[in-house]
Amino acid sequence: MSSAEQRSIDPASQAMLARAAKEKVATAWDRLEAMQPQCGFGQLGLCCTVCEMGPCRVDPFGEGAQVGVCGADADTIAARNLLRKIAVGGSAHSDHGRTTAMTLLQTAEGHGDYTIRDEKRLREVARYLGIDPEGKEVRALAKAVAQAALSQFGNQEGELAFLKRAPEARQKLWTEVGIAPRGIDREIVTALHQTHMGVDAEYINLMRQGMRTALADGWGGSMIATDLQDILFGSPEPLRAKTNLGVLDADKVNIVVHGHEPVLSEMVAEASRDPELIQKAKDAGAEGIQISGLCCTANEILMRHGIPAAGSFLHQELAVMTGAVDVMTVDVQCWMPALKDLTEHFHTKLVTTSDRAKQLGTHHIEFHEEQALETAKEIINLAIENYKCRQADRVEIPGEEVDMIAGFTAEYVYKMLGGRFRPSYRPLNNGIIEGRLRGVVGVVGCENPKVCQGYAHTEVIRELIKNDVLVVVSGCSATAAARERLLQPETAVEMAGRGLQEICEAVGIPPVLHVGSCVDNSRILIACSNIVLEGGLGNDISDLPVAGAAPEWMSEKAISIGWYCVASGISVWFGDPMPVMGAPNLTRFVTQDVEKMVGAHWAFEPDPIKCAQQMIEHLNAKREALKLKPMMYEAVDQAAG
Ligand code: BF8
Repeated sequence: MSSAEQRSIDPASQAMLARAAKEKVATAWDRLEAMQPQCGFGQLGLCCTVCEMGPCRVDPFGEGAQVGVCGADADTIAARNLLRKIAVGGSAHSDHGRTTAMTLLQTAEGHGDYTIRDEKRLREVARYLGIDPEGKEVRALAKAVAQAALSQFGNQEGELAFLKRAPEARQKLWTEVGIAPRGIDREIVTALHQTHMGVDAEYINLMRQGMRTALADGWGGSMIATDLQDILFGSPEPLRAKTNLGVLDADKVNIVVHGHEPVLSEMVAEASRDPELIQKAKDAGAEGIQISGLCCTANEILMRHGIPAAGSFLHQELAVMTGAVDVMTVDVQCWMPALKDLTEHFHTKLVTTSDRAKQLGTHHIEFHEEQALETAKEIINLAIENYKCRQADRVEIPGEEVDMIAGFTAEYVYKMLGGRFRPSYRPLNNGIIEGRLRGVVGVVGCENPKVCQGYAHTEVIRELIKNDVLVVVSGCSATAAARERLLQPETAVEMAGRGLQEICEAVGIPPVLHVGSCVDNSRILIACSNIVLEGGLGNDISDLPVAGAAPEWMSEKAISIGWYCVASGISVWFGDPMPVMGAPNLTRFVTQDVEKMVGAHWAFEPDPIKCAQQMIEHLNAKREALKLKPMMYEAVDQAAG
């Protein structure tokens, strides 16, 4: 069995992994080891389960079968599999966006417990959806925005409204290549149709639909989720908060909200401030109620309210292992079915809350927006009751909790860099043009027990900031970076190159900016568009010295995100390769040929330092193509000696 140190760089994780080993409780890492060897055909993309003439598999060594029963070859099989993954990943983000739009509609119609928290953002988003906000009363405008957002899902023809937020050159390219998404649901359905037995057998065409579907996620479903959440729950602004398992409080009732859609967690946070419930917790012997988050829900409530993040994806089992969690709620995406048996080993009550995500034998409290506050209170009451079952001698909370700054948005950059009186992206563009900043890289995505937790994320980030690359993080990567103090200006600035240091010190930011949850990767698309619009760095996103990386990815959502970045002109590095490597033409397409189509490509590099260096070379090549000045301090250092 691998050691706790080989499994995670986080001391809190290591402590809980040691406890798991002592108590002989299996975690994802153990299940991964028990699963060895994993299916090589699956890893290479060569296993086809599309129809019942199969399952078929293609021999990657060229000796056995080279086509399936229907005649599909390796490229067709792997491309179909990949397109299905993009469709699933995009559907997850987009269904989240739909939930948010439905909530906004109900709020606008005066139902439920939510309010419009950011009217300015409402007016901005209205314009992007083609609605003139002038003179409109807030509720009427919110209704029009919600309806227009919902129409984006069912659109059959034309193009998604938010595509207009991209640089003109990019919009033109999407139309020319034939990948401008028409409607969010339409692209997902078309993708699934194309992968049915006996439909599309051309890997390039399958990937063209892959890009179209992914763009419907990035510039559609995810962007709707982000924008409408800002309207409903408030746009984040930088704030100080804490992360890691140490945020759990042995003296309080602990409720951990895990999943993705913040509609419930927002209400749980609000209900936890109810004096009656606080008194009830005290009557039960606790000092109060502690809410914390896991995965992307954590990022949502952290960015907006400073509620601490107990951890990222691989912390979900480890949080339960503390013996201090009274209730863990899960909604959709990234929760492990293994939690059921694990929570039964401790006193924790696991509660599913979505009609789309249940488990036999797990307590279910169905969440509906119309009774949001009532449901949130029911959950807190359950936790208070269950607190009484907590065994004090079973509680073991690792001490680690780390300060961080989170809450940067594409809109905040205007204020942050341009100041209150002259909001602008100009200082950021100038930083790149003058060679203080080499460029910007988004390090995003999951954790995966195949990779030492947090190691690849933080090594990539350190190497980048050392080389004057401003890094933006989201999802589980953001929490991993926070644990290593990379989101603290005081400590992280020291690790940055001189040019980046100067910018961080002048503005008072860390060199690594937390931009939110995974749907908030749409903020990165908008930031890139804003940089192009500001001028001086080319006409399209693909001209910019920018890149994306997901060094520890594992989910289908990560594949969709990666593809919408590539299709938007941002090259993307994954640690583990996507399951394409058994299909030579498809591999060449995703790593090379696609560049001719959309101006960006994929790369796979598991070594974090090599991955960072490849991205730095990529940024340098973009800088050269733009004929930018050499990096300011490299030139100074060379001249000096
Ligand atoms: O959407 S980074 S493990 S939590 S999939 Fe999941 Fe990956 Fe975390 Fe958020 Ni994103």
